[in-house]
Amino acid sequence: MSHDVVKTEPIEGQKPGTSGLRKKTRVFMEPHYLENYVQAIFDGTGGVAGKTLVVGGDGRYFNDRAIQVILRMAAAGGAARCIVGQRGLLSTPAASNLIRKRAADGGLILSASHNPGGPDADFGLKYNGPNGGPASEGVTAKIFEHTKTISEYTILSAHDVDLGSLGESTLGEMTVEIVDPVADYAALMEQLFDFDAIAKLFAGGFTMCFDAMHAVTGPYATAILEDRLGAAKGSVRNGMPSPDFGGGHPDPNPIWAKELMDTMYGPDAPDFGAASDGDGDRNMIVGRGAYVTPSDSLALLAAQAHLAPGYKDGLAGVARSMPTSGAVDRVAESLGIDCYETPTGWKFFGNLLDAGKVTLCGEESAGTGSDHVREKDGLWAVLLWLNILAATGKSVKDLMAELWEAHGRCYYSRHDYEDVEADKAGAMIDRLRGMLADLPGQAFAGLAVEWADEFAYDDPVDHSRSEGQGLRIGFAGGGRAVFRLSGTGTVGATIRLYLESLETDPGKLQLDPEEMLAPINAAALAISDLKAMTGRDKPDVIT
Ligand code: G16
Repeated sequence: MSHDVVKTEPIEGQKPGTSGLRKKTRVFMEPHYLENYVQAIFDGTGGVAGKTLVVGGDGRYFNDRAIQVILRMAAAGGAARCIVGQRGLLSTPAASNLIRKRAADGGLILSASHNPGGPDADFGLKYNGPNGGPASEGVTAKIFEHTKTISEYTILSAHDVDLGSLGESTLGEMTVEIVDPVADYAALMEQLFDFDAIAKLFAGGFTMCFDAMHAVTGPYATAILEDRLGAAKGSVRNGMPSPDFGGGHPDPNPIWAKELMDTMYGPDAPDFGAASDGDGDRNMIVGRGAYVTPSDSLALLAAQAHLAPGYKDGLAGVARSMPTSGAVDRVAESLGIDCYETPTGWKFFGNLLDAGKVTLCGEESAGTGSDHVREKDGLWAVLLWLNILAATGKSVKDLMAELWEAHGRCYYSRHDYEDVEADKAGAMIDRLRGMLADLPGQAFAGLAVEWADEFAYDDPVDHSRSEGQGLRIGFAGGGRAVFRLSGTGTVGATIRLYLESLETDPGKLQLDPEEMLAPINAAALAISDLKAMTGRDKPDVIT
């Protein structure tokens, strides 16, 4: 076997501050593109000589080919060991767990998350550090620098590794260890949750529908929910991972998981419904006729987590991303614990979790998690919900109604304007940024602005500062609108408009969110002049 040194050119790599590199699959398949990025990751993290890496992905098209390249490059770089999920599969939270459990030096996770998969869809690769979490801003900046200056990469000439057979083999001097992707993760879940109580719930006739959306959580959900906890066979739908996610969009929200929504709002709805995304870190929760927003789910889990064995001693604190609603803040206040507000992106929770300042955290973008790993974790959220349902004997609808009665309801909605021409989206944001200081005191569409700013975050642990994290406008009456450009799209720009309004009147806790938020939406559109500046007269997706 020989080490080939291949001359190459810089690539357009990952933007600092984003979660991994996401591009069209065909871009990743261009000669040297993947290799360049892998080499930049290796060089940006101090080389891989002597290191142990975890490697796996969500099973999308090109997953297996990319893993072969990564393994040959890791071997050429002198890595000691690569731990790989069987058939190349590892959900993002399971990869995070393996990095931590095996004290690996880091991991490479192949996924474009909730984006569609296939030769004409999206692919992605991200590096997670030794704590199991997404690379910090500092590390992504170093990797980015290397993508701009790279001139060569090294790769072993070798046959493919057999990814299907469990056990160890060697590739050059490196050990390749193929592991069951589910076993360690399932063992961790069993430590955190009262599996006996959940099994009893199912044995008593409790019904659920879990939509794995043809993505990586299928094998995990089938093994844990059906085989271990006794949910009826068929409770897990679309449970076989497929390279193009069955032609669907593996994003667990009411639009893309419409089949599940129809079931849960239909005449034969089961007691509980849930879905997760391409790489298994996002989740959607829906009760019988009761969709739960991610922000509300985080608040409910924070309020009731002590019912699960893993959290029986209570929470050290909680954290949410800035655009996430303030529902969890109100729960934290009543529990007497700290609540941190971070920029969008799971990596910002890493320091807080590592420092023991927070136990639970979550984001409006359907991510919830805890200090058990350093990624958001879709199936974990589903199991915590099940543990709470088993312990209380209440329905999802009742639990939510009680939460709102106790703390008020944060009506919440996110409006996405997708594939907007990037320069138009940028111009709209720039114009709005320039107006912020003058907004307070003015009224738009009949609503007075009380405050406006651009969110910046000072990390309380490493004291780094992250600026430019979203434009916020606060209205009279306590409502809020936030504008931000998505960092995860692969085509054009996506403008996200987040709308929120707190209601404490007990007679107004069961109303339609879009109606409740219409005045704030109208004011936000008037202030931003979004329609004229982008040519869009309505959002593409409302979640
Ligand atoms: C990624 C990050 C999340 C973040 C989301 C934001 O999610 O991991 O922490 O909330 O991006 O997406 P956007 O910038 O499009 O609003 P994922 O699930 O794609 O990895």
